[in-house]
Amino acid sequence: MTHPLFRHAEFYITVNQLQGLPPATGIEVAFAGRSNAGKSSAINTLVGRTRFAFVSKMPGRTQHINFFKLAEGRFMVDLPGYGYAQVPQAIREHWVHLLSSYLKTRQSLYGMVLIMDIRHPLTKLDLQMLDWFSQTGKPVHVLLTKADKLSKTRAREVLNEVRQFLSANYPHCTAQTFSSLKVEGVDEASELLQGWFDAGQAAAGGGEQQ
Ligand SMILES: Nc1nc2c(ncn2[C@@H]2O[C@H](COP(=O)(O)OP(=O)(O)OP(=O)(O)O)[C@@H](O)[C@H]2O)c(=O)[nH]1
Ligand SMILES: [Mg+2]
Repeated sequence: MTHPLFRHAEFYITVNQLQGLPPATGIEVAFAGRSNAGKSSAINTLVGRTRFAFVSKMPGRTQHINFFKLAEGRFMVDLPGYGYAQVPQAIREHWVHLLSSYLKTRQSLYGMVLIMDIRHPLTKLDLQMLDWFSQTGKPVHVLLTKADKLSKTRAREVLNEVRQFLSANYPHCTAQTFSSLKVEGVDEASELLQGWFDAGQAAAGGGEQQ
């Protein structure tokens, strides 16, 4: 069952330039991670619709910042993946600028969902992202996705290792396992996001629930 948070999800806007960003009035949660890690699939799985966000056969397909509206003033933001080598230098520089400016300066950004392939967690680029985004003081929740590719025991071991690493180095970061293929971890992630949106709204001074 789709969590109530996502029941009215709809595509909102695609952005390719900082100037194109919508006004920073609502509360946003960004989905970041390596190219092909499964960001768009995770958004589809949370929303409960297979063709909601664009999922690629080829890595590097999400090339713009895509906003999805959940309710008035509540957005999920699908970011282009990092680490895809085949992208021409000029385009890569454009993304890096767009992504880093968005992540660092966006006032309405409450936190980040950082997607990692459970078979390759905490890559060098993921650590750079954690290091760099932690400076904002905003929370990060790691989804170790494609958990269906490992045995349950192995997936649990990786989760424990990642949690230990995070609590030692990035205490404001949390982690869970996830699978878009098997639709696992959806309730846990949905509850966490509900908490973030509610906290963001309370902090913004709007007391009432949507
Ligand atoms: N087995 C399995 N495959 C998955 C899972 N999640 C995503 N995939 C596959 O991984 C590939 C990449 O998924 P996307 O959701 O497009 O990844 P992305 O992170 O949005 O990629 P970019 O937009 O290119 O950065 C696709 O072939 C998906 O079908 C999962 O939980 N399990
Ligand atoms: Mg994508």
